[in-house]
Amino acid sequence: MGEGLLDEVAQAEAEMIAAAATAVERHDDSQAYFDAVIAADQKVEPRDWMPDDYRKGLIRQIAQHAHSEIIGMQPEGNWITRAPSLKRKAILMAKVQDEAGHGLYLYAAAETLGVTREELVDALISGRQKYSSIFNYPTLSWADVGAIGWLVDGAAIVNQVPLCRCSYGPYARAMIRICKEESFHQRQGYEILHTLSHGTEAQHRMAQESVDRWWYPSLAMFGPPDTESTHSAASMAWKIKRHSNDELRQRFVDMCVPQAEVLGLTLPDPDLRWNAERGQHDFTQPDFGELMRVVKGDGPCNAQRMDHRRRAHADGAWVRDAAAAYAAKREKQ
Ligand code: FAQ
Repeated sequence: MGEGLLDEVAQAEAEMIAAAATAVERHDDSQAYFDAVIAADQKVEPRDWMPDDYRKGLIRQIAQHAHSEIIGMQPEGNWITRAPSLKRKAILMAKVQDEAGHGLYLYAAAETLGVTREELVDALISGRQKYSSIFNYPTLSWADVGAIGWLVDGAAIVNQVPLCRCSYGPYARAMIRICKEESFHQRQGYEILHTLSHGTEAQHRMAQESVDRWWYPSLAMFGPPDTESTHSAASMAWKIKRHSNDELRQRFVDMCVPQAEVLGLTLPDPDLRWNAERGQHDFTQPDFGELMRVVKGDGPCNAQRMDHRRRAHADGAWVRDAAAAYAAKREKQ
């Protein structure tokens, strides 16, 4: 973690402790209780008082996370009809359905903070809220389903396991189940790549070409470098985030290197090497300029992903209308 960020976290923590002391003096129980809960590593629950910025920060992160799961169904959904066997098709369908489920748990967790499902969906459809950059890249070959499982779900796990200890109870609990399912997703991707890599020469080439395309976008999933991360200091002081973007990116690289060896695939970074002094790998950072361009809407598939989502939402209007009419009828009975 960058030293600047460490200082900011330390300062934010010191301010929080000072604010708690003042609150206790003033008998302002709400703030003092909140600070005590965070300091003691306990969970904040929906009924508890919480600072406005904590609530807003959580809604932002959980909503973006939910949107990512929902938009994230599209790249792999693209291969369901073309999976190479019935078994692969069944597994892929189950995985994409899990992603829908994750989106729903996360929307439900965000709703406990006082925002409605309609507001959240509208924020995605209108483009006011974003989703993970990674889902704006195309899936060009069957090997991409393997690379998404291995690298994208792998990155998601590294990022999300610490979120199981997040200070907000409903988010932390949703993450426990999501992480269990992500771990199955990661293994299925790894197994696809392993099969391809140990198959024919053409299959091996397809697997390698796919890893070459997905490596840097996967590294970018962890967000901007610590020095440019706007939310990390507050999120870490509130124990929403437990590790910085750079720490998690490093952890992911260190995890992937031995796995790539077993796969018989190369990670596309000539400067990737073990640094015995640091006890970690040195590696080339992703292009953060590209990350920001993709987040702002200028990635290869942003327009396609949003068009598809808007169309699916419009196509589902009759289901929402029918459900609302049925609920109104039941209420009258
Ligand atoms: N893409 O200050 P920070 C999955 C934005 S789920 C887009 O560092 P923060 C499962 C960031 O929002 C993948 N935007 O922000 C799956 C902020 O913008 P804002 C999603 C990004 O929140 C697998 C600005 O940059 N996972 O993959 C990205 O402290 C396969 C400044 O950044 C989660 O959402 C990015 N990559 O840290 C599904 C996990 N990076 O809001 C289907 C929960 C940064 O001010 C198939 N989220 N930004 O407009 C998090 O852990 C954090 O929100 C981070 C960003 C780490 C993503």
